[in-house]
Amino acid sequence: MIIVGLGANLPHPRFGAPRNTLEAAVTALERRGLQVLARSSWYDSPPWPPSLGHQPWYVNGIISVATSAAPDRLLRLLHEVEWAFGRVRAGRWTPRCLDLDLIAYDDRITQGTGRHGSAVLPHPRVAERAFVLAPLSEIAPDWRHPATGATVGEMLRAVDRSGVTPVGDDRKDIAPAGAVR
Ligand code: PH2
Ligand code: MG
Ligand code: MG
Repeated sequence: MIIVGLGANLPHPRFGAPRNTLEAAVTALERRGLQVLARSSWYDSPPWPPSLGHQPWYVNGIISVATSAAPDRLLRLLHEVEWAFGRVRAGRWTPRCLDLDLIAYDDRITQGTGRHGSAVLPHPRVAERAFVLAPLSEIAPDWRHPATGATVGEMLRAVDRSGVTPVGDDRKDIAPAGAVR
C-alpha cells in the first residue's frame, strides 16, 4: 500500500480554505497519473508538536494510491505539485498552504540517501502523529508499520489524538480529551 499524507494550515490565494486546496491537490495528483484508490475524510488537527501551538490548526487527510513510479520519483511528483500550488519552503515545520508527504511505500524501509528529495520510508514520525494515524485508520485499519509491526490502531492508542476530528464534526467540543472512537 502506497500512502500519501496531505496537510495545509494556510489559505491558498486561488483555492481558498485548506480543505479546498487539499481537494484540488488530490485532483492535481490524479492528473499527473496517480490512481487514487482510497481517501479518508478531512480532519481538523492542532499543530503538532505542541510547541507549534502558535500556528493555525491544520486540515489533514490520507490517500492511498497506485503508481508505477518508484519512491524517489513519487516523492518528486509530490514536491512538483507542492510547487505548482505555490508552496514556499520557508523552513522545517513552518505554516504552509499545501504539504504532501510520502508516508509509506508498500513495506519498504529506507533511510534515504541524504540527498534532498530522497524518500525516507516509512515516514519517520508516522507512529507519533495522530493527524496521520486517525485518517489512516479510516482507510487502512490493518496497515502495519513495516519496521515495528504495530497496527494503525495500536499506534493510534499510544498517541494523544485530542482535537483530531473530522472537519465539520463539532463533537470535538464535547468529546473528552483523548477520546478514542
Ligand atoms: N505538519 C507538520 C508539522 N505539524 N501538525 C499537524 N496537525 N498537521 C500537519 O500536517 C503538520 C503538523 C510538518 O509537515
Ligand atoms: Mg508534513
Ligand atoms: Mg512535507
